[in-house]
Amino acid sequence: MDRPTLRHDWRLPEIEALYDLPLLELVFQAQAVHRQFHDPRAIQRCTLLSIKTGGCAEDCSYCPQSAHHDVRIDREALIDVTEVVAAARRAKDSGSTRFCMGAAWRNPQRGEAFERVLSMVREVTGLGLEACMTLGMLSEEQAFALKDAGLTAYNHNLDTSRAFYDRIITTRTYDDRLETIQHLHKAGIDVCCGGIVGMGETRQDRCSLLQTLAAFEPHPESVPVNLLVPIEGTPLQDAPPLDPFELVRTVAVARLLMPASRVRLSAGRAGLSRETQALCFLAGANSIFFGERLLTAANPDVDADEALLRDLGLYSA
Ligand code: SAM
Ligand code: DTB
Ligand code: SF4
Repeated sequence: MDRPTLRHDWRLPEIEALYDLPLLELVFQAQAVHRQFHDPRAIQRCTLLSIKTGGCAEDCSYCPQSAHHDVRIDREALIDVTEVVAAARRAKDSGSTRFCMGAAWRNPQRGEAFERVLSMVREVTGLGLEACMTLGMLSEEQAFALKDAGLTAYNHNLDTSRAFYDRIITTRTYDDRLETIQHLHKAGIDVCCGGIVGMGETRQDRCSLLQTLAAFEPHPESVPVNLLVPIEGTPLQDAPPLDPFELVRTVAVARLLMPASRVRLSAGRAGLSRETQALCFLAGANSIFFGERLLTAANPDVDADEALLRDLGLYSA
């Protein structure tokens, strides 16, 4: 079978037809494409660190860090570079290859804070790790400065479809998000961009998000697929749980649309069975967050993840 060419012109009905395939047929097709582009046993491990926690000006309905919601979390100002270096060393020792730093900002302010962020990037890459940041919206100038400091990738999610977006966030627009992604493309920083499933969106919304992501040229280097972690105090605290097979379908369609990208099984793994995670890997997921904490929410224990990867015969890459 010839390797499919990378397409950026997927039409919504084509995507929906894939999404609606019998589940095992869909997973089979996704795995076949996965094998043409990736080592099917290799899983990337990324470790997350929250470098500035809580008190965020945006009103994202899923997020415990928004100042608009009444969630009990410990707010923390921008942490010191030494703390970041210590966490990055531990991440490297535990087998992670990428270190992802997240800040609860609408956008980074110029001045000392941004300079500190740049030195975090230099220190992390100096340890031989890939450095990824997620700091909210960036100006073109900030994107170039991060590139100069050696940043590998920048995470900036679209989260959901354009049609569903204003049901989830009102303090910024879809086009604001797309503008930051353009700045990243210009600066030559790899784009990590994906979304969240389980927020009450429809299948069509999930397909539309994937259509937008696949239209990026180039495709995002990585596509995080987050399953909503419902947090008490957020507007989505009582969102009905998504059928895990919908997550598997989303992973599979992401793999078929963006064959060369990394598809990251991101937030929400702590609530998934080993078997569902195995199906996600079969459907083409080839990256996870590794370590007991995401930004503020729990992630599976390191021992449980080591055992899962070992039992499935997967190794880190
Ligand atoms: N403030 C920056 C921004 O939003 O771009 C970066 C940090 S923000 C926490 C990073 C991503 O985490 C969000 O885009 C969202 O996709 C994900 N996220 C936040 N809370 C979540 C939750 N409760 N469940 C699943 N994903 C979540
Ligand atoms: C992404 O898509 N998921 C990660 C990372 N990018 C920054 C964050 C998940 C956050 C889950 C909720 C929390 O830990 O607060
Ligand atoms: Fe702020 Fe990011 Fe949370 Fe939205 S997702 S409230 S921008 S930290």
